[in-house]
Amino acid sequence: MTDSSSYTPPKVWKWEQESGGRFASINRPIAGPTQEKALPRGKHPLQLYSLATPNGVKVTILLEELLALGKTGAEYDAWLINIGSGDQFGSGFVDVNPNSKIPALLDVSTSPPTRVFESGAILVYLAEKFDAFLPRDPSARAECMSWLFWQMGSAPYLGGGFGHFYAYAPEKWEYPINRYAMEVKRQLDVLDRNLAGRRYMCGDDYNIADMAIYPWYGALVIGNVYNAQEFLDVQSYGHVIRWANEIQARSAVQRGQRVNRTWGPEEERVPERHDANDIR
Ligand SMILES: N[C@@H](CCC(=O)N[C@@H](CS)C(=O)NCC(=O)O)C(=O)O
Repeated sequence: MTDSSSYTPPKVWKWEQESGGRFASINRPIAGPTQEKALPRGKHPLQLYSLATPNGVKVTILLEELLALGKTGAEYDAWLINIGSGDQFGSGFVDVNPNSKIPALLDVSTSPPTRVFESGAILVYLAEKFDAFLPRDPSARAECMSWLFWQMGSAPYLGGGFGHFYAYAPEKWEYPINRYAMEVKRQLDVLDRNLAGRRYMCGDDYNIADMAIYPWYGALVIGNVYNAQEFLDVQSYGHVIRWANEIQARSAVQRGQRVNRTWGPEEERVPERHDANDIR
């Protein structure tokens, strides 16, 4: 074990210096807006303010799935929020999400407009509004909600914990990498055991629980985040890989993953989406 006993926490923590690592420039210990900046508004009922990170694509995947089902009321404008430049601290964005994180949704088809923040709340709001991808039967709905909330509670250990220390921190520290690798492998085993007997997270039907879990854990096992397939021995979670590949093959999933993306192959990026034809 590395010796990391050189740091003694002061009596009171102070914000004196950047902690280092990727995202250090946007991290701060206070909430609220840093600048006046109105959000743009397009012509569709749904205004999405987001970025194609795992939390962002959950929502664009659902919107593309709803449109693929013929739910035309799910037409949306997807505006780019560049979190690296601090767009999430603009006053207009903070009005829609006081937590200053993507994704955030404004439904302008209601009067007054409805704001929704937190990806799980957005998925439930849209699934209820369009009566799709969320079972009506109370027991099936409880199972779907259980896995949806599982994702909300678990993914911070994968992203903020494992991903941060394995991929983004300024140095490789053994203690946090061990701690979070252990937890992420446990979570993958939870998923693998569930998917051993089920096609999708809740059984035979694909729903918002799959759409929430896939962008994090599906992406992890098929190699789209953190480049940690070998380190975590993801081959041992064969059911998760089978499920992730099936979801990845869906056309709406592929479309949704491209919306608000500003990285990767140029021809696949769709920084803003205002029309179905924006995704070719
Ligand atoms: N629990 C939130 C997490 C959202 C989140 O962490 N978003 C990140 C991008 S993936 C973000 O906007 N970070 C900007 C920041 O922290 O300033 C959700 O599920 O919506």
